[in-house]
Amino acid sequence: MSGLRAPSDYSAEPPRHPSLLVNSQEPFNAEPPRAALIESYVTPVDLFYKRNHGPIPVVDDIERYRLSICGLVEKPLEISMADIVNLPKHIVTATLQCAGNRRTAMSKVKTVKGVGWDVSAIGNAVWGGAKLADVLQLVGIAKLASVSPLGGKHVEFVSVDMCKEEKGGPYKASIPLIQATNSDAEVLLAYEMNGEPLNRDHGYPLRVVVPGVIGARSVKWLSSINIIENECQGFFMQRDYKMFPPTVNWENIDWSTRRPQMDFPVQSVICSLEEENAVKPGKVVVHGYAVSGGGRGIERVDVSFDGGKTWVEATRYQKSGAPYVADDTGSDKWGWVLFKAEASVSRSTEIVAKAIDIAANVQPENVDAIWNLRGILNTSWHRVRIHVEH
Ligand code: MTE
Ligand code: MO
Repeated sequence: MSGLRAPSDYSAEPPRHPSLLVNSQEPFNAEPPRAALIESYVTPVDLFYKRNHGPIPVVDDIERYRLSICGLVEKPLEISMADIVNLPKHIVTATLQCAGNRRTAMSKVKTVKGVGWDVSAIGNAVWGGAKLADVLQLVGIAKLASVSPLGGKHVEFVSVDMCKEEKGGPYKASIPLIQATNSDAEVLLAYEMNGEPLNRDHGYPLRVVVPGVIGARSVKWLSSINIIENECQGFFMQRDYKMFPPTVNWENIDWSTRRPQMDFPVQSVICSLEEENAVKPGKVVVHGYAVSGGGRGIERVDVSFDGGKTWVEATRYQKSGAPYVADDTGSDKWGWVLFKAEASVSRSTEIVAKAIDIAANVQPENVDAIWNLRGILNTSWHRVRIHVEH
């Protein structure tokens, strides 16, 4: 009775921007051309990647929408959109990145299972909504609680969309209660994206945004929140989005040996060039994005114009070209930074980018070392080739 309806087919899909590169039509999975990502610090909604596992849900009457909060709580509650909008509104600039970003490049090492993505299964948006920590207080769960009064330790987010992986059931995921009740983790129940009401593709009327964590945990079309003792047992937590070593294959995989992936690692990508480029000798300018998970800002981005032998430090910028300032107000905490570097090139070569976060984590040099059968978290040095034509 959430007021959200899940179509069983794809006849009620929303309109989409024609320049999106479609990786799968049904369910709809698409990303913008990489050059579009560096046009602005905040990614426009219509160009923001769309990652779905089933048909897009429908809201027939927003007045009838209810979010239920239940499970290990003393007083389960149903709240309306008006109730949520009445809570203090919080704005968070956060980058959402699919764990499958750059999967296509990983599959070139050895086949992986999953939707192919180039480098744009990522976007930076300004999310507006209520803090999950405030919402949980409504059911008697205190700020910074790691256990609810009835013994809950995880917060499960349940949608309504019908996913074949869930055998027709809804998409779901969970995060630890301690993260959910921590105001500083800034987990949102978002109803706005870039100052507009969420659109259907991105979770209208309400979605979770878990900053610094792989996109898979930011459940769209939120229908209920369950306070549970153990983490969510859904497909996308237990049999997907886990990081395995390169030795694990589909014959010997034991899903129970690994934890669900949460924070994403440090990442950077050159967006102003394609994988292969013909250029004239002379100055080459590269632009791209860099981001890390878990609230770790970007310390440095290195760019090589000779295949990784020597490096120059890129300049970073945020917000309409303003210079990047690493400060303690958290301006770069959850959002990406854009970077720029230039050099003169006379020979065909590889241009490479690698980022370092504030914990000094650095991207791995080669994709082979992090190859995994699901093709997640390809954060290897990003390489593009330039062919100099004299
Ligand atoms: N929520 C629901 N209900 N259904 C989904 O298929 N996909 C997840 C997450 N939330 C998904 C979902 C994944 S894997 C990602 S990467 C993000 O949503 C993508 O969010 P976006 O489509 O707004 O970019
Ligand atoms: Mo994802």
